[in-house]
Amino acid sequence: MSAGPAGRPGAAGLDAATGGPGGDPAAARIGVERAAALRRLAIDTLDGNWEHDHTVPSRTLYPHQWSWDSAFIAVGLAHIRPDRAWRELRTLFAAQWADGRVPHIVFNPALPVGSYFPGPEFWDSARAPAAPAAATSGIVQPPIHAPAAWLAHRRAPSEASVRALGWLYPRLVAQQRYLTGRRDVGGSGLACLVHPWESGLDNSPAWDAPMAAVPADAAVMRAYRRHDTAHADAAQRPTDLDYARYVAIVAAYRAGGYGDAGLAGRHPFLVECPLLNAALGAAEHALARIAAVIGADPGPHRERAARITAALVDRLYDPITGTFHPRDLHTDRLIPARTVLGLMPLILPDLPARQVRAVLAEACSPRFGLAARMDRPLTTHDRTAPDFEPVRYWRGPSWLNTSWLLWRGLRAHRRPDLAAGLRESMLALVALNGCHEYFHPDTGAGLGSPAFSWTASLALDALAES
Ligand code: 2M8
Repeated sequence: MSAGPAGRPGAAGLDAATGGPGGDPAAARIGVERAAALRRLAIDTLDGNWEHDHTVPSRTLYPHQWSWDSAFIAVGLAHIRPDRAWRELRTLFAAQWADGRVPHIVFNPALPVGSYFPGPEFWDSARAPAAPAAATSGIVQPPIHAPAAWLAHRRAPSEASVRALGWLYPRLVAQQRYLTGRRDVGGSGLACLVHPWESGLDNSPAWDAPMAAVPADAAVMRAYRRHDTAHADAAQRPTDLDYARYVAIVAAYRAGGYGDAGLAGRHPFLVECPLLNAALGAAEHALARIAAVIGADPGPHRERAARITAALVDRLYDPITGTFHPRDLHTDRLIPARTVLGLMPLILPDLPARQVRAVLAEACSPRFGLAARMDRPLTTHDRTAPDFEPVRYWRGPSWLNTSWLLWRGLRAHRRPDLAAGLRESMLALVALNGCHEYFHPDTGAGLGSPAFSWTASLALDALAES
């Protein structure tokens, strides 16, 4: 358990209020007119991306339902259309597999073949005994859904929200059981990724070393038609060689019917990720709160949360660098790249004070530039690293979801000054440039998809809280 003031025991989780004085109140405001215009734009973006029972991340690049996108989207919808927030999560969890995994994509059967690559025919989820009737992918994303459900309920509590929590609770528990059970490939109490896409930060430099060990040839991609580069500049997207490897890893998992037994001996990509596992711990904290509301026992969730935090510190914290790193299970070594993934354990309210201090030092260093007054947005990779790329997806640009997670972590650890600086930076970025998927880390120019749902949703959430 944490001991110092930053990480005191019992500190709230992702739902913490800023609590206490600190920071410059002016920095918490972007101006009334700009805030109103931003709110309008965010609502229009979410409405434009609503698709009868879920929200697409982007009409062009991502026209199906994505797992962690839906969690972030539900947080924002709770501010404006709470019924849709619950519908979003229900639709996603209706496609949960019998083994508890929540697939990272639920395909919309109404869309024509070729609307997205790799599409349902590539994943062929029907071959897996645990798969649902709906066509889905076979991999997961960070389990941020329980914290999102809790935030949605807290934002708009009602009889309907309590009913929705009651419906979701056993499904969220099954999701945790899948990740801490079948996916504990290293036997350490942490879940492991079987594909970079499971991290959500698909193309992060953190995956370069384990990806380099995956045998693949870029020429393989001649057999497929990539959908992403038809809608976004190729310079802002992964390369063909990256895609050849992504495809090879899916093919390996698919060949085993997406089964997890014996992965250690046969699967080409196995990595314990700080974000996935921080989300796993944050989910147990949220489940404890949800359990208390619906009359279940919060105790086991608190115990599991404490175990996950301890395992995360034990396995993924490097006292020499003072930050968290992914662990490659093939080499049993920490991956040296210093990316925003290393800051994500701050979302754990019980992160020990030593690690809280270290992560804050890393975030405030020139590598990420967090400050009470930020002149540039938070990046997804170390600005000072030679492989920092300002426009390529997840290799440098600023994304609202990782900034939002850090912002929530700063609130949980009672750093209102830094939380205010980051919030102001996030809101200015979107107010000035629009609801883009990601942003240039120096100029703030919009990159990727121009009408991206989680940017809209998380901007709404940050707007509503000072
Ligand atoms: C991106 O990932 C998908 C594959 O899942 C893609 O590149 O086609 C990532 O940014 C991921 O985090 C996100 O959930 C997804 C949809 O927004 O897009």
